[in-house]
Amino acid sequence: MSDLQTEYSVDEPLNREPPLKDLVSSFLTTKNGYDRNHGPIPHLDASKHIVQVDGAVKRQLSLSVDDLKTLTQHEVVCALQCAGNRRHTMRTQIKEVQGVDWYDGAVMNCKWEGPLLKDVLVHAGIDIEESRWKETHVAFACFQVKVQEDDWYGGSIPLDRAMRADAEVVLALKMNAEVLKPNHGFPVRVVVPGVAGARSVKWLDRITVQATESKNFYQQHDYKILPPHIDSAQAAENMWANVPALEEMPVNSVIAVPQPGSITELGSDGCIEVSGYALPSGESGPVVKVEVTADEGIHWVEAELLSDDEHKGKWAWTLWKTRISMEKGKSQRLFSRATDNAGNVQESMTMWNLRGVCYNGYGETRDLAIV
Ligand SMILES: Nc1nc2c(c(=O)[nH]1)N[C@H]1C(S)=C(S)[C@@H](COP(=O)(O)O)O[C@H]1N2
Ligand SMILES: [Mo]
Repeated sequence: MSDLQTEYSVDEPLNREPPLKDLVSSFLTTKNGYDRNHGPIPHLDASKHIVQVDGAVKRQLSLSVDDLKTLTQHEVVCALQCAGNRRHTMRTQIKEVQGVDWYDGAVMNCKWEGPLLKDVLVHAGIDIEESRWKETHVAFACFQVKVQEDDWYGGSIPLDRAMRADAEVVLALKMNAEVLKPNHGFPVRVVVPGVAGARSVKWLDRITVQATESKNFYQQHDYKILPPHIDSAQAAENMWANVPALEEMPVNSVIAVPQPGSITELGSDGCIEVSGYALPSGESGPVVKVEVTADEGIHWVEAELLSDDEHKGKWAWTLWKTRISMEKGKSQRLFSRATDNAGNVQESMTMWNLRGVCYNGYGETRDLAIV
């Protein structure tokens, strides 16, 4: 048994994020991707694994990993982000929230490869009129391990998204040109570009076309933006059913360097270097502008967007850097804001919500000493 198999349990799943400086050191996240698990990590035998396709389809399918390999393979570069990314900022800058204390590193930008979900569903034959695809769902399930709040893990997306070629939902067999690692879903996981990571179900067992959303706890009672007056788990109980499940993630940016509390030497040009990443809202990528301010938003400096011609695209993140003029002194702070291709601009603060999901206030770094 490997370490990953013995170390992690339902009670203590593997949840970790890399140091931000490492995260932004390469355009594709080939090392140090974050891990988010609601239970232990199963170690599966690819030669025995089957993905069942059922529900409102003309032909039920039982697909082996080899079957998935024989379909046309599609490559998509996209950022996969936990909806709880940046929760730490919401809980420290606004009010305490419930959930894993993620800083700014619960995201990774990877190249994913495998058959399009659409092709698999076409193969099975959708047994529902196209006019109803927007209100029909495709549910993904993993029954391999129990998770903290349920006996299995699952999530769903609208059938309409699943069937759109340009939504590029893939059943990924590879990540950055290598076979998936067990912690990232080996032998097959869903990847839904632009959508909260919770729907990108790992160790995929079943795909079901159905009239309702997934009944799984994580679709129904988590990963939703509760209204701000809901401030306890008890109050949330009556509200979950009235709030839509999270789907697309909002425009965002984060400052990776300098880190809060650090000491930075002023350059001979009177500036320091600032860098980070930025994410578009849902399908509205790529990010077209990132600005940084050292004076609480009076002046904004436009950052240089670092492109990777081979791998950029509307779902990918954007790495950025700039030099900004500062004075020597303690207790200074910097903010960043991103604009995406559809003109969505990051706001200074996000409305508080109990689970601290979708925080996209200005990227920030505080307590800087400039010497
Ligand atoms: N089967 C299964 N799939 C899952 C999860 C899980 O706990 N079990 N976690 C989800 C969540 S909340 C996120 S953010 C991503 C994290 O993917 P990663 O661990 O590869 O980074 O996987 C999603 N898919
Ligand atoms: Mo997540």
